[in-house]
Amino acid sequence: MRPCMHYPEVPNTNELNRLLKHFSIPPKTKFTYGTAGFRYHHELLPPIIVRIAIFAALRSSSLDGEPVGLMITASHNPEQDNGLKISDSNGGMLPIEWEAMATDFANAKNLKLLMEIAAKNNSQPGKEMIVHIGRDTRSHSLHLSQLAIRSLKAFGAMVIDHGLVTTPALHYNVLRSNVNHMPNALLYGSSGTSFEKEYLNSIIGSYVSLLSTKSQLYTQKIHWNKRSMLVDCACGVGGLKVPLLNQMIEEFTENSGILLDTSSLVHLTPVNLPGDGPLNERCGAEYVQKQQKLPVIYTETDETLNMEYVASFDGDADRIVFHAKDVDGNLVLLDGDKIAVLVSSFLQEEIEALSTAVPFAKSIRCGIVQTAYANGSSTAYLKNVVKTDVVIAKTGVKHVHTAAHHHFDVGTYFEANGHGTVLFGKKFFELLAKAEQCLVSTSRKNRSNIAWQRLRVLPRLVNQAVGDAISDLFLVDAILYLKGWNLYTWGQLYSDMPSRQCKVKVQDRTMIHTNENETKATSPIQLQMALDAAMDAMAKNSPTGRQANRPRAFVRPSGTEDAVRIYAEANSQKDADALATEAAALVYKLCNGTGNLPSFTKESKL
Ligand code: G16
Repeated sequence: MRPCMHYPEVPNTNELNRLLKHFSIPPKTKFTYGTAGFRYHHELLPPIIVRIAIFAALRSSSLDGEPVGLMITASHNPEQDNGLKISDSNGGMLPIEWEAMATDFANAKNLKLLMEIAAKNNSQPGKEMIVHIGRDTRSHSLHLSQLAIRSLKAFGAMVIDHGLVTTPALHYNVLRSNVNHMPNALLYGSSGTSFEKEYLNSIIGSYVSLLSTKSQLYTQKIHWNKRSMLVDCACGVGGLKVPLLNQMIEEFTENSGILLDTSSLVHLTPVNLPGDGPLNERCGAEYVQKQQKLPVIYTETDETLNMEYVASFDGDADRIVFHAKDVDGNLVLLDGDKIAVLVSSFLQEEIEALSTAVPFAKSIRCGIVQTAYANGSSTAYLKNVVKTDVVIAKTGVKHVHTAAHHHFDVGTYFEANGHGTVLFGKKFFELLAKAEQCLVSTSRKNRSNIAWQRLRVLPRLVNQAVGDAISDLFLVDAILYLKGWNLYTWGQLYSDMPSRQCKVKVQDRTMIHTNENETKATSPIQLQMALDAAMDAMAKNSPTGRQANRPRAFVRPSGTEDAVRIYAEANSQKDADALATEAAALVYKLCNGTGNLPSFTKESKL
């Protein structure tokens, strides 16, 4: 877990020129910064790696030497793809204003052009340039990270190599080395271990503290037979970390002195570890959530696996969805929308409970950020039952994170695909300070005091830089435990509208443009007109006229795969399938489709 340091060397122009020449841009190729960095077939990656490594060093230089991060991963994509995610010095995503420069860099032929682009963007090499590097378990990631390190050293940057690490842990490492960006409440003395271990310990410590606040406040509706969770690690890097967690929980509980019934601690059974099966293939969060199917368990085991409480990660462990197998063998899916509902209801309840003793709590703006993929029933539930504000932002952590930060003091964001976290703003920390003054001498069993105990541990449990499957796993498990719920109780909060997602390949997906929150296509103009007509026709035949049940479909170009994504929801699975099939056919016809046309009905209308 300890990083390997590469100290800065004198910039070596000859080596840089050699690298740029050897890893030249293939003819007629234009690389673009997508939803979460660059993502292509791994054979196309080396030229991007060399150029974006230099770009990262310049970004660090522009921040007066604050360390930034480079993660070699293609996350949910298949094994043959790879990519680069960039962490800014605050542990968040690269600012959107820097994306155009990154794209220009990825396509620049030589050092002279790179330096011209840098100068045009008021950016220049500095004395201090520090880049943290991490990689996932893809077979080509090691080679690509070595290439990034070589390029950074040739450029005169210092490199801190974390080796195999999850994307959120890499972001945390970056944030942790820029303490000026950490909220005061999260600063604590170095534990003398690696930042990654310190990070996992801090999650586990907060989780155990949260569990210890269990009281009879909630009526225990369902008793767990066995608090045991199967964790499908998608055969990715999360599978190297989850097996360490049980022991860390045990050690923490033993050493912390926190009084807790140990049967309340969840036991994790990690499956689909690296090497057990193909990465992200018929397993992991992307497969389960998009295909709405149970994952294949590749791990050979003599144990009978408990399929009642399962979490699926993606390849770099920055998303999570939960699921169970019902008595008929069907999937019960608790996706990012369901997580948003669970977490935001919990936060509202606790803030409300605190407000009886600390009226300032009433002024805290709580809210949710979702994307166009959010199931209509979840949005309706959040607005009408949880009674919270909902903002719809563009797909991509960079958009939802920014929106949560901008709109709310306690902003929860979850994409339906399982990316998400809760951001606590300045005013929330003010609330904690006020609560401490009012409540420190009250009984620990007082409801407001319990709420304070719960709220104050959350910023260390929930990753403040970026969503993290491991941190979200413990957050959800703790809330379920405190409420005495299992996945079925949680799932019954509302019923999802039946939905269908698929993708279509077209000659050039950039011909499709959308409105600000991606709910409508703005070009080609005929596309939205045809989609509207399809939705109207289906709405006329819908059993109810209620707004929440209106059939809905939208299309958008993916920023991580060479495909156009299609989403449809309606009042029955048959209608959702028909609408998705029709939308796919329209994209195929109006946007020069190639390859197979997905169809979920017997007859496609193309
Ligand atoms: C990335 C982004 C997510 C986004 C997903 C799909 O996830 O971080 O915010 O939802 O891509 O994007 P698109 O629909 O544009 O392909 P990951 O987990 O693949 O890094």
